[in-house]
Amino acid sequence: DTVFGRIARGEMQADLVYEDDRALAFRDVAPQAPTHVLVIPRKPIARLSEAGEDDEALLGHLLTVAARVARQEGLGDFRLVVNDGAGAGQSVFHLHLHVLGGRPLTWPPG
Ligand code: DGP
Repeated sequence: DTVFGRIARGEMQADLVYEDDRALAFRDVAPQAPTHVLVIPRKPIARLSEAGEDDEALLGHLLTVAARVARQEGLGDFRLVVNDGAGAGQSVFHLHLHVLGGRPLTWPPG
């Protein structure tokens, strides 16, 4: 279990910006940009590399939700980040998409 699992089940508070039957989106507690929202599936998939073929529609839905949240937040340009594994910076093992925007974003990321 993770903090995101608890948020998804409504057991822990979060600043929600979107939710439906399969996904929810809420503001990151440690924002790295003026807009920093996390999009998660309700299904507790630990990390992207553990998603299966039967999760394809859900993964597509998460991308659609991310774009919707970006539009809702008034972002023209934005970045999506998925950290997969501790070595890539993942600290919460419940799949999440970071939606980042509201400032110029440089490339490559750190
Ligand atoms: P990652 O490093 O990719 O696993 O990102 C985890 C993000 O989750 C990190 O930016 C901080 C955020 N975070 C951790 N705990 C909480 C929490 O309890 N609530 C919210 N809203 N965000 C959290």
